[in-house]
Formats: sequence, structure tokens, C-alpha cells
Amino acid sequence: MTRLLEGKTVLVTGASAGIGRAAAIGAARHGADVAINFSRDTAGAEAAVKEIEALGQRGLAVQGDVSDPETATAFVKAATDAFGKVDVFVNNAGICPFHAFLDMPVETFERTMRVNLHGAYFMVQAAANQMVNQGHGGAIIAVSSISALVGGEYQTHYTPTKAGLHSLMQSTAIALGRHGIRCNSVLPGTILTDINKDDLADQEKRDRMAARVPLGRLGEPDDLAGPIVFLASDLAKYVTGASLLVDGGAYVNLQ
Ligand code: NAD
Ligand code: RM4
Repeated sequence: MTRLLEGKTVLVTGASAGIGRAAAIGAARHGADVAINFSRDTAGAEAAVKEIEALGQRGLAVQGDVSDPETATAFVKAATDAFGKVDVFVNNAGICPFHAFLDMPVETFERTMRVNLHGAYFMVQAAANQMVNQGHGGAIIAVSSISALVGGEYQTHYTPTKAGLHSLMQSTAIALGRHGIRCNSVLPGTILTDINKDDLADQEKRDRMAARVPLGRLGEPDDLAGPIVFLASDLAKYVTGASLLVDGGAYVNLQ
């Protein structure tokens, strides 16, 4: 197998489980040293680091709540202290506490904004500053969503954050292009992880979501690893400001 990220240092937020963990392992499989941020799941973070090390790469787990801007600078500093540089930054951490619109609690709305969008902003800014100081470019990938493009009845607080991330990558692609830093997003469809475990416990909804997917199944976290590694790698050297749907075709399936 050609190793696409040989010698690179990759940072991933929210990577103790789910898509973030799959991206971290995918990067290690392609020859990268990987630093992960995690919020509470110490066991998951330690297991992810062990898996990275078992692939012959260096791994580091740094605890921190991304909604606090100081977490961003601390994460980038810890990774730089450990590995000497930051080549790739994957903004993945996110929450989606499904809730109806008309009685959305203020704190649920604000928390979702702070984690998914404010957190991403400060993380991307911290990683970008490190890359600019290094002077040899880099790649930033945001885990946005199909929900940047379509709505969700119980996601009125969440879909704007995913549209915001998509937009953030477009604007940072312009702001950082002169530094050789590429900024792109992946837009996953419905991927089976903890974030939607309760929502998809409703078998009727789960079947309906799966039936919309031309490839015939809901996604697995590993389905995101390849697209993220691709965007991080030099194979995508002229790709910036782009977004890649990774949804088994769900978005285009109108009729
Ligand atoms: P997940 O719940 O397994 O992963 C979310 C991760 O973010 C967890 O590791 C969690 O600990 C971390 N996290 C949450 N709040 C945090 C905080 N304040 N600080 C640091 N870390 C925090 O679910 P997932 O599906 O793997 O989600 C990862 C990303 O993918 C999210 O941004 C989500 O919006 C996005 N996404 C998921 C799907 C899907 O269907 N699963 C689809 C589109 C986009
Ligand atoms: C995604 C998409 C999925 C949902 C997750 C939580 O963006 O809307 O359907 O399960 O978020």
C-alpha cells in the first residue's frame, strides 16, 4: 500500500471514538504520527493511542473541551512539543443533542454552537497559526455534514453549525491559500456512531434513512478515513475550498 502521509503529523479533535478515531487510525496507517484531542473518554483515547502505536507511529492524547478557546492553543502546543510540527489538522469534535425546534432549550442551542462552531473556529485558527509559523503549508479538514446542505426537524441547532463549518473552510481556504494551507470539508451522510445511537434506536427511522442510500447501507466510521486521508495528502495538492460528500449517495437521491 502507498503510504500517503509518511512523515506527517496529524491532529484530530474528538478522536476517542467514532469518525475522529477512524480518521486518526487511518492517518497512522498511512504513516502519520497522530495527536488526538478528547473530552471525557480517557479509556477510548488511550485505546486509540495504543492502536496508533501498534501501527508503528507515535500517538498522543490531550484532554480538553473544544468549546474553551484555550483548549485549542493547548492542543496545538502539546502536539508541537511532542512531534515538532503540525502538517494536518482535522476538526471533528461535535455534538448533536436531537431536540424539537419550538421548545429548544437555550443552553442546548448555545452548547451546540460553542462545541461545533466556536470550538472549530479557535482550533482551526490555532492550527493555522502553527502552520504559518512553520512556513511549509499544511492541510485542514473539517468534518462538516450532509446537514450543511439539508435540514433536520430535530437538528435546527445543529445544521447551522455544519453549514457554518462548510463556510469556514471556504473562507479559510482564501485566507490561508497564500501560505500553502489547503482547507476542505467532508460531508458525511448518516454514519453509525454514538452521536445518533439513540436517534437510530427508532427502527422505523433507521430503515427510512438506510432506504435513502443508493449504496444500500448506513455508513461506518471507517468510510470517512479514506476521504480524510486523501484530502490531507499531496494527492489533493490542488484541492482547496472544496467539500466532499461521503454519504453513499443519500444527498442526490430525490426520486
Ligand atoms: P461521536 O459521538 O462518536 O464523536 C464525537 C466526538 O466528539 C466524540 O469523541 C466526543 O467525545 C467529541 N466531543 C464532543 N464534545 C466535545 C468537546 N466539547 N470537546 C472535545 N471533544 C468533544 O460521533 P461521530 O459521528 O463520530 O461525530 C464526529 C463528527 O462527525 C461530529 O462533528 C459530527 O457532527 C460529524 N458527523 C457525524 C455524522 C454521523 O452520522 N455520525 C454525520 C455527519 C457529520
Ligand atoms: C449528521 C446527519 C445524520 C445524523 C448525524 C447526527 O449530520 O444529520 O443523519 O445522524 O448528523
